[in-house]
Amino acid sequence: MRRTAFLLATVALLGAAGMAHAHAFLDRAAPAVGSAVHGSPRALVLHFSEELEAAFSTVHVEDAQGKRVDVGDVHVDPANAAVLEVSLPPLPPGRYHVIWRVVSVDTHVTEGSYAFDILP
Ligand SMILES: [Cu+2]
Repeated sequence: MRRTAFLLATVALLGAAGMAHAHAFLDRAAPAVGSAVHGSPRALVLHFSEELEAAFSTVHVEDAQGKRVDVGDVHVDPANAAVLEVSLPPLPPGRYHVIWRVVSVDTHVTEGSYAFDILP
């Protein structure tokens, strides 16, 4: 019983130490946050500051009416676990919203959203 309490205390301390690590923040994206691009990009690519848990990390792209427009093949880049990608179909000019929610390998959840414009 006493040993169990000790182990729990140790785990709690390790957990607190883990909090000092950076979560998976969005480092850069293509199309970039707030950008305007010419022509429909073939994919959305998000680069995070930490490696991601693929099974719990997702992103979707919506048009100005809130309709999901991405292909739905969300995946972590096999060559770089800090990169999340989803393919895009040919999209008309307009404003698009990117909504992401990821779990980093330190198990912390981060989420965010941004917009970009496709110009004619
Ligand atoms: Cu974290």
